[in-house]
Amino acid sequence: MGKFIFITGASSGFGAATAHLFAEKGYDLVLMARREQKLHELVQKLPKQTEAHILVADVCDQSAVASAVASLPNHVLDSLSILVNNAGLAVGKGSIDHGLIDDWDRMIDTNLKGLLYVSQSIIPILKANGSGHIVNVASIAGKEVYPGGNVYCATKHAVDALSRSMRIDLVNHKIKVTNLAPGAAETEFSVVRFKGDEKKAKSVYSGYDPLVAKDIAETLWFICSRPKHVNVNDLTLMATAQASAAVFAD
Ligand code: NDP
Ligand code: 8X3
Repeated sequence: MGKFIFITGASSGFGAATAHLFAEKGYDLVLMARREQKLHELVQKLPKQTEAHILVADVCDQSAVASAVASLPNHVLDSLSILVNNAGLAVGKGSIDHGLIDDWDRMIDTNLKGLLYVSQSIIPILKANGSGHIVNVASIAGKEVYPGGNVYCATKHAVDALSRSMRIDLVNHKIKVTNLAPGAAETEFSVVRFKGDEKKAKSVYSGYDPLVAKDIAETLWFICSRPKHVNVNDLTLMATAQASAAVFAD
């Protein structure tokens, strides 16, 4: 029987790269996102021996998340050992007084409530299995703030706090909790943030070498492949050209 990793936001960026790397390393996969077609395309490219389950769900929809998890076969639940809470997004970037309520709601609902809904469904499974590992993908925006980052930064600071709280609450169940805080990485993140403006999104990563999704996947592999008695509590990872949230090499 395989070992399963459950990845939210698996249809692109960090989540998709993590799915590929963990499959290469011998893991079986549960992949959650809203874009079903993207998940099917990903599964087509996995090694033949990988068992992959696609769950099409919006993490903001608590009952959809719970039903999707409940639909998994017992052998998957019984060997589920890792949850990567990766689904997330920024929507908009600008001064707080120009913020749009809909953008704020989307970030709070996805980055914070979505992470809670998925965790609520998965934690009982890890407890029943006697151990496990939850990695919450936060951000450098959860360590620092930067101009125009306001609500996105607030959600990622909350993820950072939740990681620390979850580690305390779950320590007696042998469930490791890691907070992973990447800096700027070129994925679909900025296209989503700037609502499809590809030119503006591209400009975020011009003039330096940003992180790419594979860098985060490899870091996740390091985090998840430590011996049983070792937990990486918190890991911040940035491009060499990024010194802090808003400082990049010329
Ligand atoms: P992408 O936009 O490439 O990927 C985001 C993923 O989240 C997609 O698979 C998307 O799938 C999924 N997602 C978004 N909203 C929902 C939802 N409501 N329900 C289910 N899935 C959802 O960005 P990244 O890979 O860069 O981002 C992954 C995580 O890393 C995010 O939490 C982001 O905040 C964080 N991060 C990103 C950094 C960066 O610079 N790129 C740096 C630090 C942290 P779909 O649209 O199919 O639902
Ligand atoms: C995404 C990275 O610096 O744009 O979390 O907030 S940043």
